[in-house]
Amino acid sequence: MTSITRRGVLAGGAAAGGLAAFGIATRRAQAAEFTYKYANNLPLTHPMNIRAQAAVDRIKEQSGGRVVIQIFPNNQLGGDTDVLSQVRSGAVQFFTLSGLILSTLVPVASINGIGFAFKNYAQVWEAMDGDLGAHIRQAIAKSGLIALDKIWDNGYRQITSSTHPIVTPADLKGFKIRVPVSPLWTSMFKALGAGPTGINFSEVYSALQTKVVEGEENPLAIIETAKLYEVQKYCSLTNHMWDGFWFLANGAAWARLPKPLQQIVAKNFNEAALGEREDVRGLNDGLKTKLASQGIVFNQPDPEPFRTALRQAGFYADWKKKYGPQAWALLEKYTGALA
Ligand code: X2X
Repeated sequence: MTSITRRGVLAGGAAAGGLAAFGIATRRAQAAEFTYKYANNLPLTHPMNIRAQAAVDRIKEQSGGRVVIQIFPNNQLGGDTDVLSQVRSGAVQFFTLSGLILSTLVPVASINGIGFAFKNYAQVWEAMDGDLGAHIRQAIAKSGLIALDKIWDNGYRQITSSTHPIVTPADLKGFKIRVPVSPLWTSMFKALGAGPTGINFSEVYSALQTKVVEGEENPLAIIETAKLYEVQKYCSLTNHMWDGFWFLANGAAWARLPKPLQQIVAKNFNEAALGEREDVRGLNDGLKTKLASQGIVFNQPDPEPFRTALRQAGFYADWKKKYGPQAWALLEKYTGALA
């Protein structure tokens, strides 16, 4: 894994620093016909970056060196809100972004994050690789961005805290929690009685460290790779929503690629997504022991009172109205009745 990681660092030349790294990136750029940037918000050690690096290597090889994609991991090009603007303008050509954050541009893209909607991964992939995902990708296409077919896994999200474990909804009363910048996230944690603040992931570690917020929520793979266990004490296995990353391309940059090159790029990133899904699932299943050894205290809350709190606050009814009957029916086709 070391060599992959190191190559990833070199690809992100600017932040890696050093003339050698810069020289390599520049020479590569001159040789290729299409030199595109791919930005994401996750550490190099997260499966997303490991799988993406392997895909980028294959794309270069299979395109005969015509397509070279440089990965900028870990918010190197800015926080999500900022990079979303960059991929819209074309300054960045590829970007993986949570559908929930993308919903600031494409409202229906947050629908998979509805609280406690998907009961298991089988439902998730049936929906996201099926009609629900297709509906979302069509909406994304209308915004001038392209979403590749296979969404990447972020995972089921868990609540962490530096002050107290979250066992029942009462523990969320006034709880200062960071949520990603997204109306659905804010609405859901308000409905649960918490005090959510929208903060980009690039600022989360420091917001927790300086206690601007008490807690946050993320899948275990991120709590581990972003070292959030250093600044959090408790983790409540709420599985309160499933979140994934759309692999987005700037529409004009995508259209500039001749069809055969589009196919090489799409095939390799879609295959990488399937591998990443396996990796993340394995991590999320296996990381409890490791995180516990790093000092995290786990608890397993009963999800039912949380679901009831959302229902009583009108959360499901409100969002059903916002998405409209067609999109809601596509969600319930896979999850069963929600409200
Ligand atoms: O911002 C987050 O918490 C993260 C990394 O999970 C997302 O990209 C939604």
